[in-house]
Amino acid sequence: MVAIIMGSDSDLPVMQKAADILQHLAVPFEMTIVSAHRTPARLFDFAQNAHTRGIEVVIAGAGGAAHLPGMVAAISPLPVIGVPVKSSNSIDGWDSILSILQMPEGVPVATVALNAARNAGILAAQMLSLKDPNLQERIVEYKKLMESTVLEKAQKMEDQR
Ligand code: RP5
Repeated sequence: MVAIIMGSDSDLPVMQKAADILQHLAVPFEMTIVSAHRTPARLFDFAQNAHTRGIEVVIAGAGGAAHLPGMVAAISPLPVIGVPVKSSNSIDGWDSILSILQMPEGVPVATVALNAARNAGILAAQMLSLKDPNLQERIVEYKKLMESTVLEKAQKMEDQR
């Protein structure tokens, strides 16, 4: 089970991409809002208990002064994948990226690219697939689908010339 959390409902348009790919790969997940700054008690409760509830990977997205992924990683023993969101309070996205990326030694957050929630979902699925061969097979199929989509586009482009 994957937990997708985000600092605000305004992050949902970005974070929905993690939910979509997990759904595509048939990976069960929960999704909710946990704000490091506005609901700190909820953050502590989530991070302290996620692993006891059967959560195996956390995907955390936030923007601006994006402390959510790092604080979850500080408290929880679970792997945390951070999604920097270019939010309304983000200057240009770099603030979100650096807040999530530049963690101190001992407390890693696997940071994906700006707004790259789909990649966070794929990475979470890949982690879980290490002990689930059927899921690994679905990831192989997903890669084949990406390949055939690009090859079709290449063919179309070549045909138009
Ligand atoms: C962050 O502040 C949230 O993760 C969001 O990206 C940003 C703006 O939040 P709202 O003011 O839209 O609720 O904590």
